[in-house]
Amino acid sequence: MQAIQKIYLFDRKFDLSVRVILQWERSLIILGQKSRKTLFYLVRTLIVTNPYQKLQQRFKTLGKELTPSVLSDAQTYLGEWLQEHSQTLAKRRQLEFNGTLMQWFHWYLPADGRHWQTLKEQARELAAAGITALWLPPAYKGVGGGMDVGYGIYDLFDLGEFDQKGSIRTKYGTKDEYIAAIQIAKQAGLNIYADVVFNHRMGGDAEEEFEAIPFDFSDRNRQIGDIRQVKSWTKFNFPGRGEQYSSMKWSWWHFDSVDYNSHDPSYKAVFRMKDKSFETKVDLSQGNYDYLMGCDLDMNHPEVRGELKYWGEWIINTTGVDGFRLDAIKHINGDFLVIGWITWKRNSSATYLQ
Ligand SMILES: [Ca+2]
Ligand SMILES: [Ca+2]
Repeated sequence: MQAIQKIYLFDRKFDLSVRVILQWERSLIILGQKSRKTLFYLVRTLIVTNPYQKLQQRFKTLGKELTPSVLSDAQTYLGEWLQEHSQTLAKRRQLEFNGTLMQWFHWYLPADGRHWQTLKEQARELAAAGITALWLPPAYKGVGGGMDVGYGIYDLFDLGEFDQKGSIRTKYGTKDEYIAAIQIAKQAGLNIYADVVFNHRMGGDAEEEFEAIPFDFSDRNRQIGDIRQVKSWTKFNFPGRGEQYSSMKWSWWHFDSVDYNSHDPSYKAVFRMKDKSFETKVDLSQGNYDYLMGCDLDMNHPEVRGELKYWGEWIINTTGVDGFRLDAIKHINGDFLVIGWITWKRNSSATYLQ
């Protein structure tokens, strides 16, 4: 258990910023602002018991002007107070501090490969403005290569490192830039959340044939035709990456449904692989919302579960992210995420997940 990591006081151009950084278990909590008044407000948000009032009393003895000497005294007071009450603070829940998470991207960002670079440049400014955590976009290669927002996921292990889908970099930059940006952002005191797209895959490298049953797009419980031979882009060989980081190649049996049949492209249906079922514990829109798009992962397949678990460790160890934002969870078996993946991560990972 660690209570205090650092107290920062620094002068940025025309404003002075005070930032108090506590280490809460393994997560950073950042309180920051520009004025003494705001500093007092932030400290008051911590106040629920007498120890805080003692600190407040000491602040009241400071002058009205935000001078370097006042900041220096504030730093001293905070430092002493935090040391004195570190045990009490460490018992408090992080959520009581009401951090601010920023979605640090949007769909229509220019596909210029500069987003990670921009993060490096702006991380300190974001932290100084009071942002405590960033949700970053999916950082791996999508079917659209350097143009893909990231949700058309092709290869979880290609963070902008391999020549796949017409580009080495992703929409946001290269793997090296991504990792460097995360390091800089964490040094600035920001928590980093990676976007995790597990529900589907797109842009398969080859077509495969398999037997499947068509279901109504708007009612996934309604079979609309007989079992048939379906041909679809379900083979993922990752030729640009080879077997680096993972040797798993994906085939039709790692998925449970697709929406495209090359033998009859105009026939619209959700094709569920023979002998498979749609997953339970998903959103019940359309009768069963397991299928969303592309090749829908079969979370009951042991190789799929094993690979996603392995990737979770790999991405933490590779990038140092603090936690995850999980995409499309209403299309994924809740037991896989809550009982499976998240629990694995909590029990085995060196990083605390939110
Ligand atoms: Ca699904
Ligand atoms: Ca599925």
